[in-house]
Amino acid sequence: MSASTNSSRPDIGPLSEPRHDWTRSDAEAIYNLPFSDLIFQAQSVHRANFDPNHIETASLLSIKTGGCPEDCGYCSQSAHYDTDVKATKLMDHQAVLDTARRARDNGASRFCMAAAWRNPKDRDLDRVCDMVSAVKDLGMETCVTLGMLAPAQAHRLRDAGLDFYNHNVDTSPEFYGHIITTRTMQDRIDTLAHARDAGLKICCGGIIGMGEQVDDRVGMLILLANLPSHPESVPINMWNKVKGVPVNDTADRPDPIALVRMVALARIMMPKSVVRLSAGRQYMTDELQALCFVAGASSIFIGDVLLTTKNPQTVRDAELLDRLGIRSRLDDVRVAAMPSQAAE
Ligand code: SAM
Ligand code: DTB
Ligand code: SF4
Repeated sequence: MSASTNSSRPDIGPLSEPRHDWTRSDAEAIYNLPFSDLIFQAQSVHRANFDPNHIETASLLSIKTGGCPEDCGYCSQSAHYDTDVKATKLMDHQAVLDTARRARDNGASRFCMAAAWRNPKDRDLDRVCDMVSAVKDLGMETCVTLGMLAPAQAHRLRDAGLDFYNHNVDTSPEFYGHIITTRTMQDRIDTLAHARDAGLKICCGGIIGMGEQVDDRVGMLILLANLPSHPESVPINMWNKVKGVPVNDTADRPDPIALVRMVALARIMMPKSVVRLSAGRQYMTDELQALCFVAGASSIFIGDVLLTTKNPQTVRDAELLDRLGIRSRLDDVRVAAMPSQAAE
């Protein structure tokens, strides 16, 4: 599929009205718009629904790393592959809380705790619920990603004060089987339904740069946009290269313009969802990130590491947002760090 030079405008409908009947031809027509038209439409949808000069800052912590029984072909934490990651036990409650407090004080508004499990055991879930309640008491939004959830487990998380459950579809239904064999796309959709039914907000997106085609990226967005409710958060990860896994770490990264087109398409298809420019930002130039923000991305992970891989230094993020005139919780941190200026 290549971008067309035809400047006919597909009808994107009312700028704020979520639709759940997207067809491939609707999505492709938007994706293939001349770049300026695509960005104009994406900005228009973004401005109708969000403050275009503000972004959300989330922070990640791997509370249980490695040794995962799943075989996700991109992941450093799968026990199926020989990677540099060492398996750990579930972190101690106080250590998680101390990390969350530091993340808040360094400018994060949401704290996302991730565990390398196929699904949580009930006794581990008790401990995670205590962590969620304690992080919530710090005044942060809470998110966890723990693998597959049973309905009762989703309710327990909700009762503990959890705001968001992250569970990604990762890629298109067609490409999925090339990447993961130990759980199905339907397993993932079932977990999303259990989390939604328990009253949790959903964070669900995927990864680009694993050898998929543009058709797969568009297919993933069609799947997300045609869920019964759009995920409130849609993370778009560019694959952070990992040695030792089946996904080819010598392949070229995706075309940057194709990434911007995908962010814009997500923005238009799910007008009220927050699109997060997630993993892979350390490979992106300032200009590419700026284009993604113009195309409608309005959330990032801050902190020097994600779970096991790198993220840009927070000082670089703060400088970039400052140069772009984009406000975030990082502004409060800078003021707090400069008492003489704050007092004037
Ligand atoms: N184990 C849980 C699960 O998979 O449901 C939660 C943690 S898992 C690391 C969360 C998501 O991170 C994955 O679904 C995938 O989309 C993303 N991810 C994992 N490794 C990545 C990598 N190397 N680069 C980019 N995204 C990655
Ligand atoms: C998501 O979509 N991206 C985050 C979060 N959800 C849990 C994870 C990114 C992980 C990047 C690879 C790593 O650091 O191990
Ligand atoms: Fe396990 Fe999650 Fe990594 Fe898959 S993505 S191997 S489920 S930690």
